[in-house]
Amino acid sequence: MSTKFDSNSETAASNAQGSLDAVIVGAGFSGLFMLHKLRGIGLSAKIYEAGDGIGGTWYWNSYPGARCDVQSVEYSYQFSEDLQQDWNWSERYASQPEILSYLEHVTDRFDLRRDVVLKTRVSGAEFDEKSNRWKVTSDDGRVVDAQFLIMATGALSTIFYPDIPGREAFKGQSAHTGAWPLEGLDFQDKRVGVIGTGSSGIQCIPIIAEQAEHLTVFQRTPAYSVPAGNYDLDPGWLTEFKNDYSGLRERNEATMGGFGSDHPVNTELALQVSEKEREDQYQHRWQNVGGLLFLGAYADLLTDPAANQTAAEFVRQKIRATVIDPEVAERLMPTTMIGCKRLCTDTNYYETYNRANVSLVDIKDSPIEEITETGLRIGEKSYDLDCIVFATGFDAMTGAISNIDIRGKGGTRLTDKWADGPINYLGVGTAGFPNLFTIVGPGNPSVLTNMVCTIEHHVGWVAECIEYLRSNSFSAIEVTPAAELDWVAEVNAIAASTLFPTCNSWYLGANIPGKPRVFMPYLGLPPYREKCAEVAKEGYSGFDLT
Ligand code: FAD
Ligand code: N01
Repeated sequence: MSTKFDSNSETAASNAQGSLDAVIVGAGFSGLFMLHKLRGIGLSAKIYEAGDGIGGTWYWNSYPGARCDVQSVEYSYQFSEDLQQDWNWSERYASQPEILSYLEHVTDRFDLRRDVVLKTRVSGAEFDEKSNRWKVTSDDGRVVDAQFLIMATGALSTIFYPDIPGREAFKGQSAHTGAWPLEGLDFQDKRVGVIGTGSSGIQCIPIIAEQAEHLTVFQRTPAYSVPAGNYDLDPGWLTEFKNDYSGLRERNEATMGGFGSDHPVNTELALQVSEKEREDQYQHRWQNVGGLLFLGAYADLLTDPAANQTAAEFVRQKIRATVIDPEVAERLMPTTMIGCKRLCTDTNYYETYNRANVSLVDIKDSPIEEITETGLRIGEKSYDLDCIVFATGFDAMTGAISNIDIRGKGGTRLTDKWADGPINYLGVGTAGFPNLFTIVGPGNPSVLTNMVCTIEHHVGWVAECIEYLRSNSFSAIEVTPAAELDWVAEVNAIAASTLFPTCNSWYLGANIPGKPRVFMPYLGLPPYREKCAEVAKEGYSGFDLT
C-alpha cells in the first residue's frame, strides 16, 4: 500500500506519550466514536492506527465499486442530531470515497484528529497486575501505559491471501481488495484476473470488466447476489426524510439487524403461502426493495431449509434468466442455503458475464496451483495476466486481535486462551484480561447487523461502564469465567437453531485453513441490547470489579 500521510495528525515520532487513561486501537467507525465518548467523560485517550489515514474499512477498501450495503442514511452515526441533519448523502448506498469523506468530516467536526496517531501498529500489550494497567507496545518499539485498552481493531480488517505459491513472483500489478493501493490499479486494456466472488469480488467485477481488455474471474464457490437497487438520492426527498430521522433510528433499533424498518421482515412463513404469493413477494423484494432486505421476505428463511430453498431457487431462476450462456449460468448458481454466507448485493453482476471480454473459470475441483511471473497456472493450463485482484476476504472477527501479542494475568496469551475459538462475555471482555474491551468483536451481533448502529451501542456501553468504574473508585473490571462460558454457550445455541452453521462462511472461521470452526457473532440486536442494559443495571453482573 502506498502511503498518504495526514500532516494534521500526530506522527509516531512526535507522540511518544508515556501514560494515558485509555489506548484505543483502530481509527474506524468504532475507534473514532470511542475517542469522542472517552473525552466526553474526561479521560485522556489516544487512538493508534496502523494505516496512514483514518477510516478503517473505508480507508483500506478503496477498490473500484466499494460501497455499503446498508442504506447510507442508516449506515451512519446517530449520536449527534446536528451531524445527521447536516450531512447529505448523495446515493442510496454510498460509495467508499463518500463514506471516507464522511468519516474525515466527523473526525474534524469533533476535533478528534489531535489524538489519532497514524502509521502505528500495536504489536503487544501486557497487563500489570500490581497497577491494574496495560503496557502497550507498537511495532516501532514505543511503549504506552494505560488503564484501559480498547480494541477497535475491526471485524473485517485482517486481509487473507490464500496460500498459493509464487505470489511474489508475479511481474504484473496485483492487489488485495482489502488493502487497495491509494493510486489504484490501471485496468485499461489489460488482461485482468479476479480471484474470489464474495461481496468484494462481486462489487469490483462489473467495473473492472468495463475497463479491461479481458477479465477472467476465478470462482471457487458461487455466491448469491441480489441487485442493490442503488440510485441517487433526491435532495427534496432527503430534506423531507430528515424531518423524522430520529423516528427511523428508533424504529430500526427494534429490528433484528438495526436497519430496514421501512421494509420489515414479513412475519409469514414461506411455505404457508401459495407459490404465486411467494413469487410475488420475492419479485417485490428483488425489484423494488433490493439488497439485503431480500432475506426479510419470510420469517423462516434462515431457520427452515425448505423455506430457504424457495428463495434460493428464485435467485437461481434470476441467474438463468440473466446469463445468456446456459453453461456459464449453471456455474454461477449457488447450491448452499441462501443467507448462510453473507448475502451479496450488486449492480449488474450477473449481466457482466454476458460481455464478450469476460470469462468465468470454475476452480472448485481444480484449484489455482501457482502464481507465475506472467499470470497463474491451473493444472496444465496457464492464464496470462497483466493484473491480479485478490478478492479473497479476511481473517474475520478474531484476526486483528490475534495478531497482537496480548498477555493478561499470569502472562496468559489471549491467542492461547482462544486457540479453540473466542471465549468472552457479551463480546466485550474476557476472563483473565482485566480492563481490556473489544468493540464489536466475536460474541457481539456486529457483522449480522447495521454495524454503525451496533458500534454506537457497544461504544456507549463501554464508556458508561468506564464512567461507572471511575465514579465508584474501581481500578479494574474483569469478566468472570462462569459468565463467559454461559455467554459462549448462548451464542452457539442460538446459531445452532438457524441455518448459519450449514456452510463454510467466515462467520464460522471456515474460510481460513486451520481456524477453529466456531460461529462467532451473536444473533439478535434487541435481545443483546436488553442483556447489556440488564448487566449494567445490576452493577455489572458477570464481571468482578476491583
Ligand atoms: P474497521 O473499520 O475495520 O477499523 C479497524 C481499524 O483498526 C483499521 O483501520 C485497522 O488498520 C486498525 N487496526 C487493526 N489492528 C491494528 C493494530 N494492531 N494496530 C493499529 N491499528 C490496527 N458493515 C455494515 O454494517 N454495512 C455495510 O454496508 C458494510 N460494508 C462493508 C464493506 C466492506 C468492503 C467491508 C470490508 C466491510 C463492510 N462492513 C459493512 C463492515 C465494516 O467493517 C463495518 O461496518 C465498520 O466499518 C467497522 O468499523 P470498525 O471501526 O469497527 O473497524
Ligand atoms: O470476502 P469473502 P469479501 N482460491 O470471504 C474466495 C463485507 N463486505 O472480501 O467461497 C480461490 O466473502 C472465496 O471462495 P469460497 C461483507 O460482510 C461487504 O468478498 O471460500 N478462491 C470467496 O469467493 C463480506 O461478507 C461489502 O470458496 C478463494 C472469496 O475468495 C465481507 O466483507 C463489500 C480462495 C472471499 O469472499 C467479506 O467479503 C465487500 C482460494 N484459495 C465486503 N480463498 C458490501 O457489499 C478464498 N477464496 C457492503
